[in-house]
Amino acid sequence: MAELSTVGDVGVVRVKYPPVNALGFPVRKGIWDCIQRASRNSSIRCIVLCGDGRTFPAGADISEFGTNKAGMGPSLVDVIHAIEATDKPVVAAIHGTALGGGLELALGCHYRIIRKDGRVGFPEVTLGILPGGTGTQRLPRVTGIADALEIITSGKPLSARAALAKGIVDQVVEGDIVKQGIAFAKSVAGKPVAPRRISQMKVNAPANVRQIFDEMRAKLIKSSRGAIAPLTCLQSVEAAVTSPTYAQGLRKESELMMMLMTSGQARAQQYAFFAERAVTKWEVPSRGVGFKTAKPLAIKSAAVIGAGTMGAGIAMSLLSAGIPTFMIERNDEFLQRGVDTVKSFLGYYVVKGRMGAPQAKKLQALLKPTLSYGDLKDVDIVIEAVFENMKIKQEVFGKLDAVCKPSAILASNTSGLDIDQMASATKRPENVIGMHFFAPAHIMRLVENIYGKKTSAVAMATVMDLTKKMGKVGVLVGNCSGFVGNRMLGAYATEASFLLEEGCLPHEVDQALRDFGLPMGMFQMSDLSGLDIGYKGRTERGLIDTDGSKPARYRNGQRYSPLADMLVEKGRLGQKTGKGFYNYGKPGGRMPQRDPEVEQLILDFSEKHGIKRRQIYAEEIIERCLYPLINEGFRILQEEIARTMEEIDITWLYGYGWPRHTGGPMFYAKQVGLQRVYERILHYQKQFPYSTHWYPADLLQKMASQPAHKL
Ligand code: T1G
Repeated sequence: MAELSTVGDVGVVRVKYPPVNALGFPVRKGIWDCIQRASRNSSIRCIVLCGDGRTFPAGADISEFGTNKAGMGPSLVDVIHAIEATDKPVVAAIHGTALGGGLELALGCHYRIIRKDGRVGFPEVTLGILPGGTGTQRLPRVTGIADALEIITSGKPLSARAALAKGIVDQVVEGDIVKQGIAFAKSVAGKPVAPRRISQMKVNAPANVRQIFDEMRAKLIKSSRGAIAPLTCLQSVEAAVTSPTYAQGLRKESELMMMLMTSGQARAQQYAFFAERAVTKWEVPSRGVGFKTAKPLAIKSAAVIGAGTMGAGIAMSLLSAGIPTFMIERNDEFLQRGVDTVKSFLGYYVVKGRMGAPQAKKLQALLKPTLSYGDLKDVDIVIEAVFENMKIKQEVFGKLDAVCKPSAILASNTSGLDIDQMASATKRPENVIGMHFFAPAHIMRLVENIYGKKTSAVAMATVMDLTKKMGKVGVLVGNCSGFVGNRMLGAYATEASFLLEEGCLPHEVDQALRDFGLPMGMFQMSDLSGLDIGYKGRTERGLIDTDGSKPARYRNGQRYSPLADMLVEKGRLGQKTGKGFYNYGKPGGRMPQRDPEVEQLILDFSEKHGIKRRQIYAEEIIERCLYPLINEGFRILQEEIARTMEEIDITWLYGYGWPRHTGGPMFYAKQVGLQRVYERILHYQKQFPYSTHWYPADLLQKMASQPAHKL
């Protein structure tokens, strides 16, 4: 899987292992053999190492992890040491992405050049591991401690220019990378390689090295939310400083790598890596359609209806993909607000250095604000982001159907309403589809794409393709109330409220959920989205007790908690009014503080209804919030709303910030053990028979009884 050729006195070792030249066993062996042969060949004076096709090796072969192939020699470390040991200068000629083991391989070479559009980085931390092929020992020797720590613990790739600035590469080049590599190799042929061997270099520890580690450690404890890889990466870099020799540092790196590799977290994060790619291969077996056969339409222009925060975020996402986009509103004032919002997003990108000012200007020019539906006659897709109300949505769909060309796709950014009902307001139900963006839409990467009964395969393929072009992760799922994400969230929110009645206070529930790894607890999240949203939904479903005639704690034979309703009725709508489950000091405030008024309201409620409050421990909070959510996930699979557990897990990872180191709710359930999850659900069902979310899904019951469950 690697080839040696010669160009004059330069040996060219070319890795050939599509698609990304991952460093699996055949590649390691191939490079090893080529390097040995090139070293022995007296007509070769210097060597270029490069990747064939689209990239320099993009890292170790992740699919080998945990299999016996991973241990088949030579190891990556052996290969790197063999390269470094050669007396002939070896030049890594990088194009595409030299990531993880790929970058380690390059750091084993004596010189590195990179094509202008190339990138380097250590994404291992996102896979739950560390750069265990000498990376944590080599990078600090090249960039210094602070930069190495940042690069390794963040996992973020660097541009070619940044890599040059940090000393990771020696030159940035343009044009044919192999030719450039050969020219560079010739320029260093005959020079002594000893001073270029990174393993022989000293680690330059500045006087404040302790402080650098301490500050980074404190930062990582906060940000890692229970993931162990970031801190272990830090420990491994620390070993480069504290170990007397490179070899000793390397031993520590390998011990730490072993520990991570065998942890459940690494398995979960590697599962997430492949899950993200698996969901792009969508299929709807009941219709016999899928990504292999359906061809997407080209989207050359788009429109967004509604210029609120959501509409502006969606417009921004479309603009980022270079798509000219109309934005429609009811009046000039609202429209201008939308235009200004988009401008502020772009301005922020420029300030943050994520985009140049000319590029921002170009994208702003692609935005076409208008008050007239007539302007949409030629667009290829419309995404409506109007008020979450079926009547209004149907009106919009009717209007769009009348003005848009027949092939135009009409999409709804609904967070849970019936796609078929919207489609019925048009004469083109086959072109109607849901595109559920998550707020803030220009940042959150998930788009839950929802097909209705009549949605065509072309429409499905088009929105999945468009989602990717916007740099987002698309999941294609079926139509049901709340779809995958919000349907599962419903069960979780309900049970969280019951915990308040029985003994918890909002901050205790939220703390347990944050300790689990979620970015925020249920009540913080409700305050952020606004308690009035759920209230409106419950009003529509006739659940609110408007005249005192309903039993306080039951609705339609189901257990019900009116606590959130009581807050709304007191004008506590969440962050926007400065008060919700928490106190935020002022409307729009963001720092939740415990509020004695709310806590008293909860205590009074329990007392009034004769509920004996008790101490509820984190373990119960987690089970009671997350197991109903997981149970609902099994129902969703059973009903084929989602086809695979990956679709559900990716929805939660990218839509709700579910901690990646647990893989997603379904993977987490498997790691806990489906038998155990099932038994606990039965246990709670006995305790709380008036909540259907404690009735185990048939699929869960079936899977729980099977020794090895494939979801
Ligand atoms: N191993 C195995 N398969 C890989 C792979 C890898 N490293 N990278 C990609 N693939 C597969 C992927 O599943 C997909 O397969 C196809 O290649 C195309 O990928 C010792 C421990 C390089 C930026 O984490 O970030 O080195 O779905 O769709 O959008 O310290 O792939 O077609 O069947 O993503 O053009 C570190 C992971 C490993 C890089 C290209 N390296 N890859 O993106 O294509 S750990 C990484 C990526 C390590 C050492 C250690 C991206 C990409 P399929 P794609 P893309």
